[in-house]
Amino acid sequence: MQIHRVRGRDLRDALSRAGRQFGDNALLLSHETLPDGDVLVAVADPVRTAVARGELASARGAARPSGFADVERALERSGTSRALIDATLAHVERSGARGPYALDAAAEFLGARVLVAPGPRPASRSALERGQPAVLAFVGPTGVGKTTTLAKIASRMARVGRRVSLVCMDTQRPGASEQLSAFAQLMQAPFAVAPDAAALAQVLARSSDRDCVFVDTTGRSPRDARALEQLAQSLGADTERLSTYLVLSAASTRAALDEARRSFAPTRPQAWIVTKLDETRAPAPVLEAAAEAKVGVAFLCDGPDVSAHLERAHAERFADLFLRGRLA
Ligand SMILES: Nc1nc2c(ncn2[C@@H]2O[C@H](COP(=O)(O)OP(=O)(O)OP(=O)(O)O)[C@@H](O)[C@H]2O)c(=O)[nH]1
Ligand SMILES: [Mg+2]
Repeated sequence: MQIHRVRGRDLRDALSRAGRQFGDNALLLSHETLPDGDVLVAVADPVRTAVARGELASARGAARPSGFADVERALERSGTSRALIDATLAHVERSGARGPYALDAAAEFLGARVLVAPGPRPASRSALERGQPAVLAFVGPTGVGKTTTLAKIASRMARVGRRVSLVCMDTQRPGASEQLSAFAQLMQAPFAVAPDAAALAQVLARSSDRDCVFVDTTGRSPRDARALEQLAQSLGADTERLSTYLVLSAASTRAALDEARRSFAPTRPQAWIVTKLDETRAPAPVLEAAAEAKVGVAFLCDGPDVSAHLERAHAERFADLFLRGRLA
């Protein structure tokens, strides 16, 4: 049996690196915490053990440096474009990494392709003194998880003591306001319905005791997008108060993602949130679309549970998605 040792910042990080190098079948043999706090795991790699014994025909006569085929296969599985696969392999080649280290070099390269957007901030102290809470608006195509993700982020902020309130602009879909008001009740936050820009302005004027106001929109109506544009204009120089998140499903095709990016451009999203990572093993297109748009990703969601399934975006998570198709 071949035993490999992999070091990480903590157990999760070490296991994630081991998974990237040796696949999900790698067998955890032991783990120990090192004096500097890092964690060292020992794993057995069944596939490489078989290769070492000469049991796998495909291992013979490989023309490319070892490890390159693993990187290529992993990227093909996650739906990565040929251009990015080639760029990644070229980087690995240049780095001199071979064998299992090729995956590490690829991970480092891929993790840096996508920008990480800062997380939502409550309004500054001076804005709060003026009674002006931060406004966080969620836009995106129908059914991608806007309302669910808004509830996840709002409840996380409420749990750390932020005074939040929820506003529903979706007056079209039956049950939309009930869905959001149920979330508001759960987190004991004020709730309001604002069907247009004027109503939204009134709600904001009444929200001077809040740190953050979360605004849910409908994926169907261009009217919501216009209302957000008007809100952005009315905030004028105070643009920092409004953060608009474009929510996109990882299960969407690249064409649908490009279309969404175009149609929600007028709302000037500060960052993207990627949902439904649990519904696909090919999440590369949404990450590549974000990289091309040069927009940061703020959160990653891999399930519908409001009290879980929300992760801050991070380069290592991007690398996991490219190379394993899912969050570690
Ligand atoms: N599997 C999975 N389901 C999710 C995720 N996020 C949301 N959902 C589910 O997707 C469905 C739609 O979620 P909503 O939050 O209502 O989506 P929306 O974008 O607000 O939908 P509209 O307001 O109708 O445009 C619900 O059943 C959610 O539970 C996710 O990350 N993974
Ligand atoms: Mg909704």
